[in-house]
Amino acid sequence: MTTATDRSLQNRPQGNMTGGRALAEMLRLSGAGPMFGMGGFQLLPFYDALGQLGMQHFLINDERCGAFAADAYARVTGRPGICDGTLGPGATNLVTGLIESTNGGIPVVAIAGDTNRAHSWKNMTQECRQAEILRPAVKELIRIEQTSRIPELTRRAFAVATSGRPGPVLLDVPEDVCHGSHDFTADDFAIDPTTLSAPARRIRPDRADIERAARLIAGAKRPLLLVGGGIHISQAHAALLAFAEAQSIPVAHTMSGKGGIACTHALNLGLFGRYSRIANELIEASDCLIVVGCKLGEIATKRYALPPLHIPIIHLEILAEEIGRCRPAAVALWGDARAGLEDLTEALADSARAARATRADYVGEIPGRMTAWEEDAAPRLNSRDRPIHMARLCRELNRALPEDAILVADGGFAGHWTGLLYDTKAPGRHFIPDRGLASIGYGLPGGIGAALAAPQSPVVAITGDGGFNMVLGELETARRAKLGLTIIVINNAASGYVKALQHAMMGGRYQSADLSEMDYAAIARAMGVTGIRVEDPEALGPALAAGMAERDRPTVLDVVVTRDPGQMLPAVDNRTVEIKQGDRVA
Ligand SMILES: Cc1ncc(C[n+]2csc(CCOP(=O)(O)OP(=O)(O)O)c2C)c(N)n1
Ligand SMILES: [Mg+2]
Repeated sequence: MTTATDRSLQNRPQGNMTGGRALAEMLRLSGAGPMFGMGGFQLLPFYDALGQLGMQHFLINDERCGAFAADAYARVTGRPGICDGTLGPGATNLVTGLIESTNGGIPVVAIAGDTNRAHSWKNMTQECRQAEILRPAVKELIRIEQTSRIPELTRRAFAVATSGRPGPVLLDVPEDVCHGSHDFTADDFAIDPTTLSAPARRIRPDRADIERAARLIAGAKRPLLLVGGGIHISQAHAALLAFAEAQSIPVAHTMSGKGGIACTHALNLGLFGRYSRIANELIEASDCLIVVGCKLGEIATKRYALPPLHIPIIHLEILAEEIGRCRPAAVALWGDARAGLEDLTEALADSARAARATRADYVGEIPGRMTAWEEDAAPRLNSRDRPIHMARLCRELNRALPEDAILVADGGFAGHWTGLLYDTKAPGRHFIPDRGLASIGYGLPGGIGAALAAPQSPVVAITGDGGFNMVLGELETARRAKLGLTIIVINNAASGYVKALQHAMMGGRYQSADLSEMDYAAIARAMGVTGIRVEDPEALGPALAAGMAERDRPTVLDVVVTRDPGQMLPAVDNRTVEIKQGDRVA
């Protein structure tokens, strides 16, 4: 197999070529995977070069979806996802997808064509102030002003995307820079192989801070790990498991942090925050919280009602300014999640055996608490209701999806229900919700990106009907790409989360919350892919198996779920309840 280092030294082009060709050559040398975009005049030389170099590029039907697909591809591979858009509307359509990656810390290199500088500011067609619009959407916007600087600034884009807290970088390429030519030398096409995947480099927390944290943990009887998406970005799974097992410390996770350790592991407490099985109650009873790669934002903290202020927090985080933003930290560990967890394990190694003995009763509580929760949830998990209960759908996913499967979850109920009830069977990014910006519409294009990133694994995307309607055109993309992707449409004929909130807060006065009754399986068949309508919960298992068995064309499972807005929420949403000092909600 050719490594990135080999590629960076071999096959370097030279001579006179267009800016577009130079850009494509740099992406080739960087080992870029499939790209997603929609062309226009400005980037034509780039598209032409991609074809000549035999690189994989997929025409997408909406640039936002290209950015979503690139984001999911990056989450699965750790390598920057690549997407592009043309001048004006192509560029502005990227905004939502790129903010998802900025907030989620996901490496992406996005390319936007811009006006020819000989004519800009003269009402060129599609001209708009796209750099100003896109700048706050990305980690860095790099405007390329000279054809000769394309290799250097593409190199910079990869370095910024994969360093520190990863994120998206937008290369803004004026038409004349892309169409113009330059006589390049082979040396111009240098690559830094360490910047081609995230994290490019690791920084360790200060030694004295590690020792302070270790002392706090050593003295704790009921310590708890709270992990967010940073655990995946840092690829800290093995380090987390080693630390948790050595010290007998249970692990709770946000939606993005699911899979930090396998959900089926005995130390996993499941989701914490807005919705929780047993994690929230254990957080309240804890005496030391170790927060890793998690911003402690609104949903993780139940709108800042958790964790109780008297419990000391050790906060390990790559972005220094996130520490203490929502909750003060007793010890701030500024650094990479994996490196920090390794250092904590080492600092506490001598007392590990004694710590495990002291905490035996504490971790011994977990199975009993989990069983009590399961008994309480059993009527919903095993429900034979028609329309189908969301909990039953989640249980069927747990039964059907193998260890290596990837479940991509959309922004509405799809993410919240599976965040609470879906169990990953192996550590790693096997559950991909778009919690950076929580836009609806991520499910299908995210599924496309994940399926291309993991062609051997079953990939299932779960989305609301509203989210699916938003991006229906990408079913054509998935068909053209011959992806064996299974798409579950949660058909509740509603903008469900909104309707459920109106039920809880507006006395059942529904405004702009209903969708038409649709047959998404029939729509899928009309678009040339497999469509299966599922109304009976017993048919869910066979339908999922049929979808996952299709290896080269997508399957849409149109799952008819409850239409009762009083039954839609996974539990009480604490925003709908007035919280007073000392109250306990949900
Ligand atoms: C782009 C966007 N617009 C609005 C919202 C607010 N929102 C959150 S959930 C939801 C309902 C979405 O309906 P659907 O996709 O059918 O999912 P359901 O809640 O019914 O399962 C909406 C509108 C959002 N998250 N993203
Ligand atoms: Mg819906």
